[in-house]
Amino acid sequence: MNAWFSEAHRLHTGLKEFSYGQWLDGFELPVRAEAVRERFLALQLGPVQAPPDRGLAPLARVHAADYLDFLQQAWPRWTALGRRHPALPMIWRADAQLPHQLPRHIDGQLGFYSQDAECSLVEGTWAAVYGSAQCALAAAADLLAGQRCSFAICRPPGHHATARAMGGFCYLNNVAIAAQSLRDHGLQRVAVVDVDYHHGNGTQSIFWSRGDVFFASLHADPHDDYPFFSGHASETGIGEGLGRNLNLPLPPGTDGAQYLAALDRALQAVAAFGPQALLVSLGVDTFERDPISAFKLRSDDYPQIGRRLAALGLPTAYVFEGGYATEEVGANTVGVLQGHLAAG
Ligand code: SP5
Ligand code: ZN
Repeated sequence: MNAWFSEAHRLHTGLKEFSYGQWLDGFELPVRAEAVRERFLALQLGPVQAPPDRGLAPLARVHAADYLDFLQQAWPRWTALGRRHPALPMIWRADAQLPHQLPRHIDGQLGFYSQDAECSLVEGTWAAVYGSAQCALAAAADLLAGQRCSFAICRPPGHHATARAMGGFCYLNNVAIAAQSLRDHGLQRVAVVDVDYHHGNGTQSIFWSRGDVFFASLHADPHDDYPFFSGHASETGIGEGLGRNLNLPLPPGTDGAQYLAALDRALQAVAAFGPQALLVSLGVDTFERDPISAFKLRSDDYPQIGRRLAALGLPTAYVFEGGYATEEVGANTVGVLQGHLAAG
């Protein structure tokens, strides 16, 4: 299978994370994508290539034009104030339901376009997130060209990003951009399965009222963990999207057996939807030694995930999301692909 990788991800670096009152070294590090790439190459699963540039138009099918402008201009506007450290929001709207005007000042705009304080912007952030989205588009294009399986080594990740807000280390929603691209190239029904430890709140919100993209997510119960304000089982979509959003929140300590049982439930619902292609938000922060997570999956559980996903028998694109145990992130992520290939 093809893997898609953009060197520009390395420019998104030098970040600290403000975590509940503490400045910590970042968890979402360049070494994550490098480790995944190295493992894919070491196992000779296929070529790793730079994605073609499909431009901004496919990104603008998912994200608001003003948000894309903001992402491109934030760093120059921030440095114009004499600041050289990474840009980070400080003020948010407490109630997003109210109508709010976009403020003029960059500090106000940072809050306007953010969900939380987990997305710093540096000089190379736009190039990195743009390249990451192009990787997802290249994997989608592989499916349109008749490939059965493809892998986008996206970094930064994407599934927390909404149409007009960054959050949780995510700026552009890579998997949503890929799903929309499949729709725009004629596929009628697309499924997204999100196996990252965290709820894919951005993907859920983008497809919330749509009947053409089914979203299923397995994740930490939002009572216990990020993103806290979405991911409950009661969230099933609205309008045409009603019944096309499936959340399976799981408790702290969830192990491989519990996880795979929940995955089987999700995949039954996906099969009943009858999609023409499958996109997988592939996070491996479910791992027992992940530094920010509380599930207990072991390395030999990951091929089982791939096996089950492959059993749907659909053209499948894997889109890399989270996974912060830098020693094992390569083996665990590529382990899912190995399981998929062994089944198919
Ligand atoms: C794509 C993805 O996996 N995003 C994850 C966002 C997680 N946000 C919560 C991070 C909280 C980090 N706190 C670290 C405390 C370590 N003891
Ligand atoms: Zn995650």
